[in-house]
Amino acid sequence: VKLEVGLRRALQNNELYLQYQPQIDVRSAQVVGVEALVRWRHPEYGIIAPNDFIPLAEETGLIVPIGEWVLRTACLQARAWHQQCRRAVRVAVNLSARQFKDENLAQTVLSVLNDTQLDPRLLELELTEGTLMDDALATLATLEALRAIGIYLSIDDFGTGYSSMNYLKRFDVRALKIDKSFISGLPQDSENAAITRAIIAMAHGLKMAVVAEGVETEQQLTLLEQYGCDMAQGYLLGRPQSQDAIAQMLAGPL
Ligand code: G
Ligand code: G
Ligand code: MN
Ligand code: NA
Repeated sequence: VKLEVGLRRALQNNELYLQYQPQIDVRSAQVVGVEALVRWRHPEYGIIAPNDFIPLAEETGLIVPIGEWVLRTACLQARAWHQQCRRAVRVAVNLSARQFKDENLAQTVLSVLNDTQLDPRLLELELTEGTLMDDALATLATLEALRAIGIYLSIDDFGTGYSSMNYLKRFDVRALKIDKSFISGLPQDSENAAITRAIIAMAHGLKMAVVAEGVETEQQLTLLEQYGCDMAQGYLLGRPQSQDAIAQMLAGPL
């Protein structure tokens, strides 16, 4: 209850902030995007990770205003990087099921893009399999409304949920993000290697790109390159970090 009261005030008191984790193109090694990850700087408890307050935000419905703040802040930042560094970098925002079901979602995305003047192609929304499959027919309509805006859609934590292949082929999304649990055992774990290769083959067959998450070692990156994985994200390539650190990275040599 105490945390809930605090969370209500967190937005107006400016206690939430974003960190950004780089996503690189495997072949060129260039930063092509960043994922925005929210944190809460609590006045008493210090930094609170999203796993410890997003569920509460979902239960209370606070995820809707918090999610809109995340979206707006991330878009403003992507626009600022674009101007400062003259590098187009896509910003990915995680969307909760509750936000995806909000009938105003497409309108909110449109008005944030309009207010921030960010190119829609530079905004990525990450949805989980659970969010998409919950009401797959309604999902098709929402995805179409978002696709029409021209944003980049991806499926997060892919492989951990229950996807119907029948719907997957009808969901017009641009990328699958392979969950880090499949990447962490590579290259030794032959079962996870088989799953990773199969996801990459399936995604490419469906004309989707693939992002490997949780890449921590050079051997993993080399293997993923051999498998034809398009993009990678993980501690090897950069931790979640401040906007200034990302700006420095973008200002560096190409
Ligand atoms: O940054 P970290 O690895 O602690 O993130 C943990 C989880 O919190 C991830 O599953 C991530 O998707 C989720 N998360 C982080 N930021 C946001 C956000 O802005 N909105 C939502 N809905 N989830 C987020
Ligand atoms: O569920 P989602 O993919 O949105 O969450 C990303 C989470 O994974 C964040 O909490 C982020 O801090 C974490 N993360 C990012 N890179 C790595 C990594 O290389 N290893 C591990 N263990 N976690 C990572
Ligand atoms: Mn994510
Ligand atoms: Na993920």
